Amino acid sequence: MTLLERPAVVAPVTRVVSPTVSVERPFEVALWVAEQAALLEPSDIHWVDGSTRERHELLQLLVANGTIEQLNPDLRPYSFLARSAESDVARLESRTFICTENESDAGPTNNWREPAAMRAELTEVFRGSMRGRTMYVVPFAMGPIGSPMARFGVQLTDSPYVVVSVGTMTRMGNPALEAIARGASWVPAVHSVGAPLAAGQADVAWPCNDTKYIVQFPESREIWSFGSAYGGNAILAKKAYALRIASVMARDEGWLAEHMLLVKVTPPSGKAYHFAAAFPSACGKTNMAMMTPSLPGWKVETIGDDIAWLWIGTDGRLRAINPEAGFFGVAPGTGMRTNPTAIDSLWGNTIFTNVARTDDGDVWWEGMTDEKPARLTDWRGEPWTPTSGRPAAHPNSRFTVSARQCPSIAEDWDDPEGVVIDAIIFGGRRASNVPLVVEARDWDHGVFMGATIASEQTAAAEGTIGELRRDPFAMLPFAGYNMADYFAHWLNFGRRLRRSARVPRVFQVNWFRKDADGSFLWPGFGENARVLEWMVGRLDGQLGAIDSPIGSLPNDGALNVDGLELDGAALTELFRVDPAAFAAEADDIETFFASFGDRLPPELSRQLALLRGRLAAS
Ligand code: GTP
Ligand code: SPV
Ligand code: MN
Repeated sequence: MTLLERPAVVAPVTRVVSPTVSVERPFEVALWVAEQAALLEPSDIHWVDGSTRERHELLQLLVANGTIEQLNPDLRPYSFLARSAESDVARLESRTFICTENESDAGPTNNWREPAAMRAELTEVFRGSMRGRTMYVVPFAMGPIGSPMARFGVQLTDSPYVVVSVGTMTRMGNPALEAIARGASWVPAVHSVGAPLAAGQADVAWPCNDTKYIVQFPESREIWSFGSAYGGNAILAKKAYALRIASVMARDEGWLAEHMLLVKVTPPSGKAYHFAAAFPSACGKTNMAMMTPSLPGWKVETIGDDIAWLWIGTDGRLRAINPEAGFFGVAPGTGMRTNPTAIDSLWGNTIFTNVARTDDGDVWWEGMTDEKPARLTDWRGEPWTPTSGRPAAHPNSRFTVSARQCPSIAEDWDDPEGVVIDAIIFGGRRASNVPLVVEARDWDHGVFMGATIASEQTAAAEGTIGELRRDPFAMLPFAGYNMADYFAHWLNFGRRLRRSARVPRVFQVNWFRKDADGSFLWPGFGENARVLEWMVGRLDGQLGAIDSPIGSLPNDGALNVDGLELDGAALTELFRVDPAAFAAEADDIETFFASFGDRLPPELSRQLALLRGRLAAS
């Protein structure tokens, strides 16, 4: 690969030649594009075909605009660093809206707005917002095209950075447009950075707007996003579509759209198992999805790292696909000791956003190496040294890379029929209370576990880092409808599964419990394979458990800690279930449940009562 030349004089963005479109533009899409163009007033329209050549030209344009810089091709071939505006570094939950006719259909956990009022507001916000910019028409597929689960969308955007990101994260371009032309239904998504350019006005490196909107209309299946070009705010196929809109489709059509990783786990016996695991943002999904197991003879292969769509197959089994095609992963904490597979995936063809740059044109972030480089350019573009007293990379800095580049990607990762799920795992980031692993008594108890997950907030969204909040099913920011109805949907789903051959087991994990000094009690990462070993042992009936008020814990010796430097006190603390702390937890759950009023499924109140009963008896 050659180094892209940065022109001495940055030319204003002039007409981008539309690629030859070899597919017919579906009339319905063309009509919608024309309508939106009349509102958005872009200077040009570019139908994205998804070709390698087009991607190359967009990357050249982004370099010319100063949005990205190319990294040293000898160290990081064909890779780029983007620095965002300081006001545009994470998802904005306070500006994420669910617009349903009835407020109760959005539920107490979502920001609700009345659809007609929001439409009127958005019309004014978006009017002329693409002036002076090119509007890209971005057709995409979620899921392998040809899968019964594949779903389609078309995103309009005035950000070429978003186009190349969508190109990595989805199956973007002509094949998706062809499927739509053949009659597949599609979700319209309009995205603008909200920074129109007057004639002759110079652009900035990261155009965005201080006012941001991420708006979902689940009833008409539409998405509107304004003001941000960062991650889930702007790559609308991801959280806005594959979770918020898809969760509503899933409710209506009888499947599940979840914030889950998918892995294939093969023990030395050779019999493979598939796990789906829901952890909140920045709580370990990518790391678990790419785990290098510490146990000899064990293999973990990656199917997905963030989103899973699950359904009951014609064989009656729970099946799942990863609807995405790439990883938008948290950079900090990703190193050879913690996640060598991710490090290997990032050898080239990667876009990094808000990480630090080394003097020789490579990237660095906290946790990439044990030793900090003596000098860096930080994520803001400022000089940095280890004594600067601030992180060099933004805590929510990310890499964007194709799934195909992941050395642990499973052979069947894009199987149109998905993989059969043997167990579901819920997790969160809890410094106290929650044991390393617990097994649910049955599906309904598992739904209770999922519904009551609490987790300390991370840098993936705005808010106070470390603050504990309920994040049911790791879906708090992503459920497109009333969370109580979502719980009911999960309970119903279990009833349907019970009629089939096998109901998956449900577990809860917590890699993040801390000792009195604030250090993690559990080594985590590859050592989490030991927890998978116990789960597999539970699935095939080889490993034992003891009852506790909150579920089944590994019995003495069932969790393999051979070779771990873990003293007995730490192991005890990792599994300690403090009845008083859980009684307080139960009170908090009661308050949380009360927020749903009589929409809460009675089964969940029953599960809470059962928990209290078991705590009282313990
Ligand atoms: P999103 O992409 O935001 O949904 O995040 P994610 O759930 O994929 O989280 P990710 O795997 O990127 O991990 C987030 C942070 O948690 C990183 O800094 C990791 O290094 C850290 N982390 C992941 N797994 C473990 C673990 O087992 N133990 C500890 N202590 N930290 C972990
Ligand atoms: C998350 O926050 O859960 C992410 C990153 O996966 S984003 O795509 O920005 O939502
Ligand atoms: Mn996520």
